[in-house]
Amino acid sequence: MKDDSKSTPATETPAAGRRRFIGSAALAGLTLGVAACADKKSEGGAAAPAAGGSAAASGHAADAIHLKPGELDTYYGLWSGGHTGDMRVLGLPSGREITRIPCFVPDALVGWGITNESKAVMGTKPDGSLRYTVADTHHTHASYKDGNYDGRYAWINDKINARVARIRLDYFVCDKITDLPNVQGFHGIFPDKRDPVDEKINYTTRVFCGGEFAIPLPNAGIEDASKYRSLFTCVDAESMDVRWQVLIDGNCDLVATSYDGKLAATNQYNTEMGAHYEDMMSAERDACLFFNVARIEAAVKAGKFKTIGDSKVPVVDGTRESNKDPKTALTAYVSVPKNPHGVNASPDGKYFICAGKLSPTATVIELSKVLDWFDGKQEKLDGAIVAEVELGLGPLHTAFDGRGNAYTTLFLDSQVVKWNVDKAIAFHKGDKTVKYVVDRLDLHYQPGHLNATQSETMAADGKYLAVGCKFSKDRFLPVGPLHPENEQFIDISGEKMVLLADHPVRGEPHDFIIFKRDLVKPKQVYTLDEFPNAVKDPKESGVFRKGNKVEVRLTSQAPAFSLREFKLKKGDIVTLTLTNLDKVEDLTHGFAIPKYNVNFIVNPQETASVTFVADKPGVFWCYCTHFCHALHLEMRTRMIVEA
Ligand code: K7E
Ligand code: CUA
Ligand code: CA
Repeated sequence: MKDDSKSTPATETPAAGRRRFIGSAALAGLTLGVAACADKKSEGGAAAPAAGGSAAASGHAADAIHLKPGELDTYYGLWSGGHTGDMRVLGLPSGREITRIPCFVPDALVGWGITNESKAVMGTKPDGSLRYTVADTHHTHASYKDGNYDGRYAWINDKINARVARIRLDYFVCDKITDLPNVQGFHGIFPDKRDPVDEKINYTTRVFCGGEFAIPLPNAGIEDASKYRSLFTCVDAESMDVRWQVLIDGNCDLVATSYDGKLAATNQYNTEMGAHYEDMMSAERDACLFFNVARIEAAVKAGKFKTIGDSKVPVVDGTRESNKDPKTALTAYVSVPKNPHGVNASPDGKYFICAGKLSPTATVIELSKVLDWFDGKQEKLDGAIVAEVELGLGPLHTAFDGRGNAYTTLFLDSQVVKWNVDKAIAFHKGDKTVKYVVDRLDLHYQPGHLNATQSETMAADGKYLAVGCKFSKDRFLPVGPLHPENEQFIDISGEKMVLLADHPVRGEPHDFIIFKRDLVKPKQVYTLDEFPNAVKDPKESGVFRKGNKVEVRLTSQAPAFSLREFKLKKGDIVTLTLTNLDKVEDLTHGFAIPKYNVNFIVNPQETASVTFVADKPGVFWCYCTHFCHALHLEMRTRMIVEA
């Protein structure tokens, strides 16, 4: 049932009396909307009792998401895992979680952080232990070709330790992690969609990474925060090496890239360069900061850069002060209100949209006009703003349906608002009779990111919209103090949005992309040659000793390991290498060593190794931990450590 007391005419913002930018005083109410959920009396639609346009109103649409046993989803969704440091893979429209791909944080299922191979990706200290075991992933995006995903790679950020991980989308595994030098709080990430200069390169070759926290550069403990700066980083998509960085003012949130490869942008919420929140929200406007990719790379090539500290990465100057002349500017700070959140590229390639967060508006920036400014053809940078329209309270992120409509989450209003971009531009130009808001839908509750199927590609198909609601409140069985988040799934194929489903998700994923299933071609069985250390034949198995350095090499083939036992001496430094010779997909084996903190899996034709010191004498039954065969329980080998 729709709560009519809250519904608003389509052209009006739901906050008729509250159209001022949010000031410090109102900020207290911002958290109140969250805290007051228990008594369901919070303002701004934070605790709407039921969905507007609920699934019950449209049984037909809701049916689409209930797949029968054996039916496959039509879309993949790649979700950032949040604190679990992984990427989650969902099938849509069902919303079923299919797998999690560990990246930054150890994972007990596969032995991520246990095997030498995964540790080499994650990075270790000199003593062999992992450098980091915490992470905070926010954003995930995939590689492009011709304006659509090409199924090669996805990338995901770790905000805490400023690392970017790459996932191979053939095997759905993380294969590289790169540290961003001199960056704290690496937040937004987006691959480019083609090269700005070379026409033949119509696919992703760069990954842009926004640095959020400004710090002393080099980080030498200076107290005057106005001297801090942050860096915008370009990573090579193939080698994963850091190519260059840009010194900038402000704090980066999200990153977007243009379809022609010429521009990248990040929304800046702290152009005040404040150290405290009241400083960060003192100005009425901040910026959407544009990067002229070709110019930056020309400047690097011409040697117009410095380096910071121990890093060899070239750093060019993109600060406001040094980029006032459009003829030479590497960057352009387009003024947008206030502490903007999110910047998203429309699928027609024309616009970037920044949501206002502390302003109830979205700002539409026309990219050709930004390029004109760089070319000296557009006198005022502000002229690139073709619309700045009110949507509601706390606008954060925007998705697209490929039919000219944008969908923006309203964090404070707990709504998604559907609005027409061309009509918003007409309204902004002066025709105040134009109704640019098409529909509003109550959400549950406080939405952050949203994305539509194929939204961030030129193939946006406008079928479904997923919204990551930060709070689920009353939508699921209570489970103690921490509630799950609520991923809501919405049919956007018609004029009106129809809520289809609530899915509880363990905290706290942020962003995600959704694309057609035929865009990736997963491989189900490895080839032995992918692993230089493979034990290719059971006959190569054995214990190979050089002093106290011992190699144990063995294979698995259901229901047996190639060694029935292996003997070690106390104090041996052991590297155990296991190749799974089974060739059938999903015929995975595990390998656990009791009391030695070892457990990992090997997929068909995969090789993995572990290194440990045989410091406990005795008999240890190493057993298969992954159910593989009727004789799975019997699948063991005996490790004998002599005193
Ligand atoms: Cu994706 Cu700024 Cu981490 Cu929004 S962010 S919710
Ligand atoms: Cu092999 Cu269980
Ligand atoms: Ca600000």
